[in-house]
Amino acid sequence: MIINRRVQTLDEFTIQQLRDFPKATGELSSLLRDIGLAAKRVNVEVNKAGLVDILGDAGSMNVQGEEVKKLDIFANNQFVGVLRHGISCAGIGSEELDDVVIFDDEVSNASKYVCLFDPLDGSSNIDVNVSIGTIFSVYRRVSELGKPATEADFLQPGVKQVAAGYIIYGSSTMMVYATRRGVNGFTLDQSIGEFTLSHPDIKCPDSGKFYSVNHGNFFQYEENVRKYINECQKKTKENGGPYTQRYIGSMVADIHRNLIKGGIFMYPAVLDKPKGKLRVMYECNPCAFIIEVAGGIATNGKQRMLEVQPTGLHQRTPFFAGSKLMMEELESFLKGTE
Ligand code: AHM
Ligand code: MG
Repeated sequence: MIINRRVQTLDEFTIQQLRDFPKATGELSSLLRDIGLAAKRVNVEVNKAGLVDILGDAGSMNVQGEEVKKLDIFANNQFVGVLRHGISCAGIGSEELDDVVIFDDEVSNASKYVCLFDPLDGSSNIDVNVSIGTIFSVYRRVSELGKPATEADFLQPGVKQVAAGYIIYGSSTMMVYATRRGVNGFTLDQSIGEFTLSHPDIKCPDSGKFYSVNHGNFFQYEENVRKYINECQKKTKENGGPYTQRYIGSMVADIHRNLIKGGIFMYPAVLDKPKGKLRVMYECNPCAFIIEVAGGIATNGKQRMLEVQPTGLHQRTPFFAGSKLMMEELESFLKGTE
């Protein structure tokens, strides 16, 4: 029996990364630590959901016109609060808030990063005990340090992300984050209350068996998307199949499975949502960054997701992401060259 197995906590890991990169200031490590802390607090409430009066609707709509759940608000407040009081973040943007929040105090104005969040993604799954997640994205400011952050700091294309990640509140709670150096996954060890490195250097398999899409919308998708979905259903052993359809309705959970096991996630444009449903800044770009660093591909169906120049904080987009070979096949269907 191995009794001295050394597990590395999230803090130890980020500090180790600093040692390997002596010019780093430690601000990103501190930011990730803050995010980890907020995630742990959200995790406690997610686990208590059902026991306390935190399920259900808060009785309001968010800026997207969607019903807000109480846990959404709780999660939003945790992330905003922790980052506001931390020393590494100049401001945040969130799915739950109309506009960006600039912290504008001496310490925050000197911080070089801003953060974007979907505090609790997969809201429709909150009440029914199905995995949900938090998604985050970190950019280096383009505005002058020492002054308050500006909207331009947030509206950068995804390719400029310094780090991106998600927390999945599932059968266990995990934080997965990517920097340009790689993607690493940390599982929350409830006994010590720490995220510990469980999935070092995650690579997305070049191919897989899973395709994740809302089949209920099938007849609302454009023809080339429908053709590709039909192709997924036709796959046999001879050409890499058969495929399995898996769709949780929490993007974090669907992306996480496909990242680890290989697969493709799609949220195409639909007739009543011609621009797609998912949000560029705090849903698609962070997931696209993680998938790309892990060796996969992510697009909006027409161009690389990370190169889209954002125009608004809550902008929506069609989104396709996953294993390299599966995405290449999808792209040939979208271009009509299959
Ligand atoms: P949310 O931000 O309101 O939770 O919506 C985002 C979610 C994604 O996690 C998921 O992939 C998708 O919406 C599910 O939508 P649908 O039920 O239309 O398939
Ligand atoms: Mg969301």
